[in-house]
Parts: sequence; structure tokens; C-alpha cells
Amino acid sequence: LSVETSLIDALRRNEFQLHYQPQMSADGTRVVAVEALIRWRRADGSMVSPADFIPVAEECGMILPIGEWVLRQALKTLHGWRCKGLRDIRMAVNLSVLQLRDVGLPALLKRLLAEFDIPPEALELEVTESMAMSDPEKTIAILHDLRALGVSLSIDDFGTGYSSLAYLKLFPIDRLKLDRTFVRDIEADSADADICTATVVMAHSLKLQLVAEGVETCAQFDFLRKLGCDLLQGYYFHRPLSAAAVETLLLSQQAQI
Ligand code: G
Ligand code: G
Ligand code: MN
Ligand code: NA
Repeated sequence: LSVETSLIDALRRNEFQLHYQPQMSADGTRVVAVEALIRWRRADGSMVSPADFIPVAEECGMILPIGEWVLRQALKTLHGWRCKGLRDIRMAVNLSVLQLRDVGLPALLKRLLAEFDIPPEALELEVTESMAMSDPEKTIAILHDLRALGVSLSIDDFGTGYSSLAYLKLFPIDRLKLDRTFVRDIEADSADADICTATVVMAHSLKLQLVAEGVETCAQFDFLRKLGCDLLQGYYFHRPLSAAAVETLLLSQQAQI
């Protein structure tokens, strides 16, 4: 059986799930956003990593229906939280390059935002640096169309692709997500620490927020907090969680105010 067939079956049998990883405020105390991350739990209980099946889904075209499922599920979850009074949370969703280039994307987003009564700014779309830079002129036009809907935009895995700063400054985006490979060795590798520092300065001079990814230790958190990172994401704070676990977290956070 081809993987394509099993991806079609997986969608039909509801084998995909979303987990949500919190993004913390600069001081590390509050959850201000979550990133939706897809999981495939097969009928036999085994888990398949998106790193393995997303590239296959991109090749066989299944990424469009899967990507639509992700957007719908993420907004449905957000709607559920908002109905419980948890209205200050942003939902970030990863886009594949085929979704980004799909002419139907703005209409799909508009429809889903209306269906779940979500203010557009509560949705953030993550586009990787390599996707964005593979055809930057086209990306600028598409990002402007998405921006016109009012959604937030971020560049994911920043620092790992071939970036053109000339184009970066033309992208109508809200934030950069510094790739976790730079965060990982902050303590051991002074070049990586310097890259983190320079990227925060650059992001801020472009009026962008900087999200540090892959924060795993207190020392990394301290370093990044002192740099003035705007948002922090990583296992040190939270792993990707179920919707129910995030809800509990948000409710307890709200009770503290
Ligand atoms: O969550 P995890 O580390 O297993 O994710 C592995 C990779 O899969 C990451 O690069 C992540 O961006 C990507 N990924 C996770 N969920 C989605 C999704 O819903 N859509 C797309 N296109 N990529 C995703
Ligand atoms: O490419 P993208 O940034 O979308 O991928 C997010 C992936 O990073 C998810 O699969 C998530 O599980 C993983 N991730 C999140 N936080 C950490 C972390 O602190 N350390 C590591 N190694 N991976 C992380
Ligand atoms: Mn991401
Ligand atoms: Na990333």
C-alpha cells in the first residue's frame, strides 16, 4: 500500500491530531500563543512524525487536504477556548509551501475565520525561511494578500535558509522565529550566542518580534531574556500539549490575574 493511500485513509479515519506548544511572554510567565503541531497516530498505536509524512504529503498532493484539516482543527480548538473566556490567546499554524502558493488559501482562511468567529489577528501563519526565499517576489505578493485578511505572519526556522535581508525587509510580517539550532548551543558556542544577539537586534530594527525556539534550559532562558526576546518556546516551558492540557493552563493563568 502506498503512503499516499494511507495518508488518505488517515484523514478519513481521523488518525491525525494536533498538539499545541505554548509560546511564553518575554519574562517566561504567561502563555501568549500556541503553535499547532500535527501528529499521526496510526490504528496500531504507532506515531509517525510530521518530519516523515509532511514531505510525502507534499509530494503526493495530500498536503492540501491535510493542511486544511490542520487549519480547521486549530481554529475549532481556538473557538472552544474563546467560548470559555480564553480570548487573549493566539494560534500559530505551520503552512506548507503548496498551501502558501495555493490561490485558494485566502478564501479558505476567510471562510474558516468566519465559521469559527475568530478575529484574524488571533491566527498566525508560519512560513519557513526557505519557503519564503525560494521565490521571494511571489512570496511578497502572497504575504500581502494574507496580511490583507488581518492574520499575523511569521518566518519560521529563521537563520537556516538562504536569507536575503533585502527581501526580508519587504516581507509584511510580524515576527521571526529564530531556529532552535542557534539556541541549542548558546552556552557552549560563542558564535551561536552572537548569532542570537545579532538576530534579536536585527529583528527589532526591522520592527519585528523575535521568537526564540527550542529553549530547553534555564541558562538558555536567562540568556535570551536578557537579549530581549519577545516570545519564548521550548521544552523548558512546555512540550507540545493536548488541547485539554492547554485549556487547563490558560484557565489557571487567568485565575492568577
Ligand atoms: O512537532 P515536530 O517537531 O515533530 O515537527 C516536525 C516538523 O513538522 C517541524 O518542522 C514542523 O514545523 C512540521 N510540522 C508540524 N506540524 C505541521 C503542520 O501542521 N503543517 C506543516 N506543514 N508542517 C508541520
Ligand atoms: O520547524 P518548527 O519550528 O515548526 O518545528 C517545531 C518542532 O520543534 C516541533 O516538532 C516541536 O516538537 C519541536 N520542539 C519544540 N520545542 C523544542 C525544544 O525545546 N527542543 C527540541 N529539540 N525540539 C523542540
Ligand atoms: Mn513552526
Ligand atoms: Na523552527
